[in-house]
Amino acid sequence: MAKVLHTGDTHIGFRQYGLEERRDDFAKAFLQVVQLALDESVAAVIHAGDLFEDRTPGAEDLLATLQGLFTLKDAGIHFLGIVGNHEQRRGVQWLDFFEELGLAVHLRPDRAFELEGIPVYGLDFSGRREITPPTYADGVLVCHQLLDAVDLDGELPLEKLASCGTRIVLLGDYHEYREWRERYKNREILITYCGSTERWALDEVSERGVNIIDLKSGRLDRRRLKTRPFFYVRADEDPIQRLENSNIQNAVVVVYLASSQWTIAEIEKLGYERGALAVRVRDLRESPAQEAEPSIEIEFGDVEHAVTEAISRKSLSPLAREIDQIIRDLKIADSNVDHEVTALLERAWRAKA
Ligand SMILES: [Mn+2]
Repeated sequence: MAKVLHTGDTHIGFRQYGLEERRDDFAKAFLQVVQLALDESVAAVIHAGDLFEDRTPGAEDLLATLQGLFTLKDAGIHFLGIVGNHEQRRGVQWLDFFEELGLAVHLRPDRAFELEGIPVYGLDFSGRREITPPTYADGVLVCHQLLDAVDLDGELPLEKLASCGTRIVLLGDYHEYREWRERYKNREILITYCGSTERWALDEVSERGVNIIDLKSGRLDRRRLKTRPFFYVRADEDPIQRLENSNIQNAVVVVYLASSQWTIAEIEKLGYERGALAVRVRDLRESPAQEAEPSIEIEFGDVEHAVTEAISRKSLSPLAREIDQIIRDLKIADSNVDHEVTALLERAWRAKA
């Protein structure tokens, strides 16, 4: 038996909704996956890309990652990975860095890693133009691409993948679990996406998990992950009543709003009063402005949250983020902002000098 844990799209370092709690959640999901690998006694964790949210993970993100990788190493479990679009850098990749430390193997398209006699190949994310995978005689291929079977604009045709020669294809990039059993030259080919390990976008509604796969038989079992609760309120439900009568403590509340009976601000206020970690309202109501500008889907009652989220998506330096936090921190009096920012810059300057 060559049992592996197939995961991917971990997105460690994603400060979703501008919240440190969410950043923790993404790291914790990775550590949970590591624990699962130990519990399941797998031979390897195969990571299909997007270990990190971006190419510049912070110290806390690297610390959690290293903790996980050392735990795997101590347990004698290989960590085999490829590079996803989110973390891809020019030159040296984080995965190469971990490989250099003896904590990971960067899988290659032209050089197999032998896992209990089974060749395993990997293809880093290679762009959004249509791609053709290399051909193989047998084994496993790991890649981070969008299949045409999950997205009409997907760059990788399922057919090409099914006929590249490997018996198993482990994918990342698409955040939902999918599994296909294709037939090619009288052989059954398993092609699967493992899905993300924390909800990276609001539409990732289904529960998160990983694949446990026996590479010899092709048997696949799902294992569920315990993630941050997301509380969804459908457009045909009464959001106020639902929030009042449910336990939403520490949850991310997602409200699809179709009725004009309530304002977004009212819903957000109630959500936070009831202990929600974050409240996101997706406004489905038609307004003349929206008809003219259909690209605007989300309205924010709370400007502060909208700004926080927008900033978290920008690739600002940690220093710039800290300055932004000082400026917008309501606990810091306006008259003290100048002093706080100056002190921060002086500390940074001294650290560099
Ligand atoms: Mn991803």
